[in-house]
Amino acid sequence: MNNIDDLINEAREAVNAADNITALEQLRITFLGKKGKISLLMQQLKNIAPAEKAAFGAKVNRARQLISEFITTRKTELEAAELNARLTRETLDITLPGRGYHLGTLHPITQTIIRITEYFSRLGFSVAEGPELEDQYYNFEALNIPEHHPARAMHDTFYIDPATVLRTHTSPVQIRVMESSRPPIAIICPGKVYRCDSDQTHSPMFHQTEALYIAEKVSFADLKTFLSRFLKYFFDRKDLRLRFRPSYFPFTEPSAEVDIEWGHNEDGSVKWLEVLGCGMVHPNVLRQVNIDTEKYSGFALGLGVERFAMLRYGIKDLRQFFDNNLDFLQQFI
Ligand code: 2NM
Repeated sequence: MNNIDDLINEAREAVNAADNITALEQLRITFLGKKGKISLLMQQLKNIAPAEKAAFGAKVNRARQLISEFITTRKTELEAAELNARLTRETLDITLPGRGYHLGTLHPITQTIIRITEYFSRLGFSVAEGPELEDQYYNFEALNIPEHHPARAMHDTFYIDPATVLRTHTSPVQIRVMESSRPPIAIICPGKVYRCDSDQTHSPMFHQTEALYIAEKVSFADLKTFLSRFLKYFFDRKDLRLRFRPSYFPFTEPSAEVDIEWGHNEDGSVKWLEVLGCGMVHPNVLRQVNIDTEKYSGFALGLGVERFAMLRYGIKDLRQFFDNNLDFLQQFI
């Protein structure tokens, strides 16, 4: 009988010490299994004196029931502990912010080129592009800039070899288009150009956009109207005032530089700012590409995209366009 009480105590301690379900199952087999300790006790029943058999049997059954309860209780505890551990382990903080994402934007120079070309496209101009490596002929000769002409030195040209240059303007694209098509011609040529010059307002590579319109009876008055409307569109000012100043380009005659009204000086007078060059295409240029100068005339203009972007966005240093600084670039959504 004392053996049975010892067995109950032994089981209680072992079960409470079990720290996982597998160990607990092992204990169930040890105590309650077919060949377990309770079964062994039951087998001793035949050796017990008849008068004590009933009490012994009852005591063993009671022990079986108690041990079974210890195991069930412990099992519930272990399962609850495991569930809690798992809940802690797998906690998801749904109040954390998301990872976020980065939306790419177009470079301000690209946005400016789009803004310019859009205006011309809506008037029926087509966009034309050409090589950045040009021969002398397209970059100079065809544009009425003969060898030894001071304008060649003026351009600060990068020479690749004596016959090849990095284009100093996008005009050669227009020569190529005039060579391969007949008037009326209405094209706009945006692209990179190169000049050996670098400081706060000059970059060795910058962007230019040139426009060319050739048809019958095109006059300087057409050019003035055209530019007035274009500049009002670009700077988003209906009352923008323009000033045409006589100038010189080898490829246009007459030539002009255009200023726009840009604030006021300290004495209250209007501040004028040069924004582009233009003129009537020089007859020498038209003859070079076999366009009949008796029948056709045309105007051309050229502008610096960086300058337009700086004015529109109020940027002081040209070099910011080429620094690839995201804090700068991401301002232009
Ligand atoms: C300018 C100013 C004036 C120009 C001329 C031509 C061409 F090919 F027709 F001769 N293209 N661009 C031109 C005229 C460019 O840039 C300041």
